[in-house]
Amino acid sequence: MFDKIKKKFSEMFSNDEGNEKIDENSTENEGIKNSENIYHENKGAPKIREGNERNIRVIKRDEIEDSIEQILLESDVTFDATETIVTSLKNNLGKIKRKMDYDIIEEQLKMVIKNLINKNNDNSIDILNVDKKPYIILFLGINGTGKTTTIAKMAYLLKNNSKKVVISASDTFRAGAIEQLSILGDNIGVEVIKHDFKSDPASVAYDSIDHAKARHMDYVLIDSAGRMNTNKNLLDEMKKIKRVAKPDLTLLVLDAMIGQDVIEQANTFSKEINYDGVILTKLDTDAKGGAIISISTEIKKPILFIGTGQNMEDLMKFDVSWYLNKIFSS
Ligand SMILES: Nc1nc2c(ncn2[C@@H]2O[C@H](COP(=O)(O)OP(=O)(O)OP(=O)(O)O)[C@@H](O)[C@H]2O)c(=O)[nH]1
Ligand SMILES: [Mg+2]
Repeated sequence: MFDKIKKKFSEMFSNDEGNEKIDENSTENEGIKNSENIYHENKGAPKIREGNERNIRVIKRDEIEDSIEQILLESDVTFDATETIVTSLKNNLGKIKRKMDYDIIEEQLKMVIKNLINKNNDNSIDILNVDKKPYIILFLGINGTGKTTTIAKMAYLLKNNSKKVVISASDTFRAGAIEQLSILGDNIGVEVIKHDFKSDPASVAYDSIDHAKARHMDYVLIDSAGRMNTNKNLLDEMKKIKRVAKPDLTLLVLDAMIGQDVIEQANTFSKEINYDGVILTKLDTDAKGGAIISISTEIKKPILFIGTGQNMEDLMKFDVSWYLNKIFSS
């Protein structure tokens, strides 16, 4: 997971023992900056200067900022998000007057990314602690992003927290969808309400909610058919499900594997329907790792959960500290 970004950051932030590292731009280091003994040594990104007499490696801040920019862009972070990060980093580093080493830059970069993600991640939505019953969650997204699997994972998580859950098989459009959900439901021991193939998905949702109310159940999770913005009928159907079910939470399921395209996908959905947050799936297959930063910056909706595999346990509440550890630790 996130191998590329992690590798690039760890190469960049790796400390060569015994060498003092300083910021060339800092006024404290005038003497060294002007030293004739300093020469360029290309060690990949970033370029580092080394004073051979005093064995001092000098970090050139501009080069570091350029390298960070490059790493982010190559890791599926959108151009705008990258610019925001690099600008904030420059501001933060500009305020630091003391000697600067890689640790300081890493610390500042982590802080900038953390602030950026937290700004748009509203932690007030805590799915496990809700005060409405039944709490209705509608899952939307394009084909194959992982909606059905995520619903099963979520039901499994809720069930393991002693919650009573029912799933609405409201993907009546794709052949096999109802059966897929029935099997998943059987495997985790969660009831699935289903009607016939091609029946009205909103009516399945309605029945599921009725069912949950009658049995004092805690949650109704509503599956839906995958749809593109070109499927006018399916988009109308999606709006109808939302009108009828009146969900407490509408979640867009996005697939991290598609990289920066998630932004366009999310924006396309925003134009059609209002959703409250995002579940980002397939992070286990995401070598680049930047989708989380891009979504947080550009979509301005919280990432509530992440999918980290195909098993029922592979659903995690999104946690920014976990993410930073993943991308920075080698
Ligand atoms: N590796 C990995 N695979 C996942 C994850 N989540 C879902 N998948 C896989 O993605 C594929 C599609 O998942 P579904 O849950 O059927 O996707 P969907 O959005 O319901 O698809 P449609 O109903 O066709 O729109 C399946 O093979 C899942 O096992 C994840 O977090 N990691
Ligand atoms: Mg599905």
